[in-house]
Amino acid sequence: MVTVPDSIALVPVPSSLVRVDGPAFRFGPGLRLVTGDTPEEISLGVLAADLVGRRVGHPIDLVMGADGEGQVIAFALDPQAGPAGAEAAERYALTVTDVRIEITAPTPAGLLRGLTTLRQLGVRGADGVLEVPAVVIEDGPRYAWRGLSLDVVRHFLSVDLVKAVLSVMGDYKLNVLHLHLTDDQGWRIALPSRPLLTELSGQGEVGGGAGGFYTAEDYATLVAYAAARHITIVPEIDMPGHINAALHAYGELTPTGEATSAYTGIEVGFSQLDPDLPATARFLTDVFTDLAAMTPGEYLHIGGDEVFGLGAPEYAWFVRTAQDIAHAAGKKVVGWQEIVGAPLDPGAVVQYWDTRVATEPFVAAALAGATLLLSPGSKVYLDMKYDAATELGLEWAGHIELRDAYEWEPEDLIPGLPAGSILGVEAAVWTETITTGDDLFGMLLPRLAAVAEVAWSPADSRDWEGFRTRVAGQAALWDHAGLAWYRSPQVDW
Ligand code: TNX
Repeated sequence: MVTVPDSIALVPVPSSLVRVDGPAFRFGPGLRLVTGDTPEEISLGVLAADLVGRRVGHPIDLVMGADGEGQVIAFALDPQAGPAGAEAAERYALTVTDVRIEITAPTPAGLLRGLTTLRQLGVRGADGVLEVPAVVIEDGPRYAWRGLSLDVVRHFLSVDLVKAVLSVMGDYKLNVLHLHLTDDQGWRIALPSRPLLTELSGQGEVGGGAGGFYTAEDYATLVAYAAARHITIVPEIDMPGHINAALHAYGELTPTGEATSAYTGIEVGFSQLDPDLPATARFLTDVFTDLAAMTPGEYLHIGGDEVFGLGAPEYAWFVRTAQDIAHAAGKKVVGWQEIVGAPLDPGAVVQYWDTRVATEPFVAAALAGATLLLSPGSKVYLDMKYDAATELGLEWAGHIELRDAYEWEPEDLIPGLPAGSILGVEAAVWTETITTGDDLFGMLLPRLAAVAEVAWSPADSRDWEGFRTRVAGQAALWDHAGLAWYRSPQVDW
């Protein structure tokens, strides 16, 4: 158990934090930033100098190589750094004395996670000078996949808004942004082989608003903005259901050959592809191949949820075909939990969301080589209302107050899973009722910080009382960034 003094309000709480007797590091005028001279260390150093400089209010010198005299923040790659056992790619160690802050990590991603911790550690002293208390932190993630699924279809979210989401994700050490890019109401990603998808279905959204879509350049911008934060984008094309936007653009995908009407409601489960039409397989090949070519990350999400109009063999054909196309394009697949009923290749990721179903099939899939991504609707669906008085949001999975999003144990959700089969935890926010950035952040914050801690911190470091104290310290940062957030009555803000 890590007992964190009140003044150290880290979220997520680190694996190990020792408060050292000794004066704080006070950011002085001669402070220099020192990195190793590999390209990764230099680019991290540039980012760190910028971030630290903004916070202290004057530019910081970046030096490569030797430390020299005076106050230093040093970043270095070191294969041994960080706690043993933690997910290796993102662990780090952070040591603070009055003259030196040192961050070491085995990878550039780990250095960035350490820098993120350093930013949360800084507090203004009585004289207004930024200070960091003397500490030794060893930290690393519990799970390799710590995600957020974002529905940019029901209401379209601009590139700038998605960037703001990525920034907040980085602040809480989340590392996967899953973009739900297609659904009944719209098609939000331009694909070169199928231009009508966005020409005819890019506009429009729930309630009849304008909608919109990402061009290939927009998408590349988001991928790069995410990559700078060591966040991977996992794009989803939802099929064979939730597909009306495609049927509206390409009539050849319907049995009559007639395009369907645009849809602006919020019902689910009424549209599906037809496995008997020759156009269907061509369509799947085109869209997943294009998407793979635009996506540097190793995963494509193939959807698979809420298909009410197909038999099991037809549904299985879609899952089989989408896996084959993704593999041919060099990608692994993720699908919503319903894919568990279809034959899966080893390495497929099953995203668990509806906690009302029997859990045995997930155990069977894991025994056969699948891994589980946990998005239990009743805990991490951040489009659920906080309570009956919440203006926005849905209620089908219940109300989710901050404590509900925090106080659950991933390993207890699905009894009997083989060890190591949980790949990670992913929050989700669906946008049927969410239109603006304020709407969105008002639902995400503070609950996203809670889910991030569930996904990052070791089970024995977490406790609600500690979290409710530490999360209160985040509100000033959200205010400073101009972000809306929900004043949960469970926290003394
Ligand atoms: C279920 S979760 C859906 C979405 C809705 C969401 C609303 C899932 C895989 N499908 O289509 O937007 O509920 O909470």
